[in-house]
Amino acid sequence: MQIIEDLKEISSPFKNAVVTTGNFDGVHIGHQALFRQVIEKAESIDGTSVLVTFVPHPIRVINSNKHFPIITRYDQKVELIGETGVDTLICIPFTREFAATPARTFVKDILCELIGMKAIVVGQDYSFGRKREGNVSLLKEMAVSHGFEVIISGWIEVEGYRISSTEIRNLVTEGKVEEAEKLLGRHYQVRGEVVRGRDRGAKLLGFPTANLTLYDELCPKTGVYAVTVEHDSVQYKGVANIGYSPTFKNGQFGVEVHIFDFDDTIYEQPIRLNFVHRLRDEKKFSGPESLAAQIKLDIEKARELLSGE
Ligand code: RBF
Ligand code: MG
Repeated sequence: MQIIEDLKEISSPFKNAVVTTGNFDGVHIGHQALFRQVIEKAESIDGTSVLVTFVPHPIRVINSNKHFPIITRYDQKVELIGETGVDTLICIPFTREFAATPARTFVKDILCELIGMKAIVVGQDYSFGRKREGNVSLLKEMAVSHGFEVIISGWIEVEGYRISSTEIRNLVTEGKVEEAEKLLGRHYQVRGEVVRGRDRGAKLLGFPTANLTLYDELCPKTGVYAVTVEHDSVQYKGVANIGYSPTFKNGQFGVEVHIFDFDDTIYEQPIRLNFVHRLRDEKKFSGPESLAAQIKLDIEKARELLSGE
């Protein structure tokens, strides 16, 4: 996949470009189906499949909401899109200035003239451009004079869920990681770096944990989860706790994971957690012994649930 991070890198239009554009947060199965349509259309006209997306996520620029929780950070989004088989990914730097681009200008100058769009695949409710003034009817109106085809892709549903990034954010926020998986087509993942903890896990409970600082992304609801852990491209299994460790005084929020059959020291190294099952809520125990006994049960349960991973 060719990745373009600056429109100035495009020196001539792509051959018979078939385009889709959006934020694609989550790269969920709805997005994946859309990308397959783009690829198939491109193949049928001996063309190039082109995805146009924006970095950072526009909501972080328009609403000045720097902490809007996103499902897939840029690096994961690029990796996932790379796996779909799309020819070219164009990441437009999203600034306040760019946000003011009228919808018509975006279509004419960028999609048609710069990229050479011959067809665009979009969802029925797609909107774009300044104040989201662009929509399917504007595209259809411009299609004739600018020589491109508009292909509308239908909604996809899975077990009654309409697949959308918003729905996935809600599910993850509620701790429903098994449901989120159905919409994502993979486990929900967070990435972070291992930081020094208080060493309390190993010393007091007998279960060492890697404490994580999450990068700026959506964190599942507090609780205990069966997870797979990726470190240095190797996959392990484990149990993660998200929360305040209420059993102990002045508990502060943290994400930590006890990795099975693992005793390397990995401070300051990146790891990834894939949320497979939610085991329980976090609870206040009478003391470290009863908490340790519960964690032992959590580990047994998680080993069982993760046997297929
Ligand atoms: N702390 C709590 O106070 N209540 C819990 O229910 C709880 N569950 C945990 C489950 C697992 C699998 C792990 C690894 C940790 C859990 N913790 C819980 C956090 C525990 O207090 C913490 O690991 C130690 O205090 C070390 O930081
Ligand atoms: Mg720890």
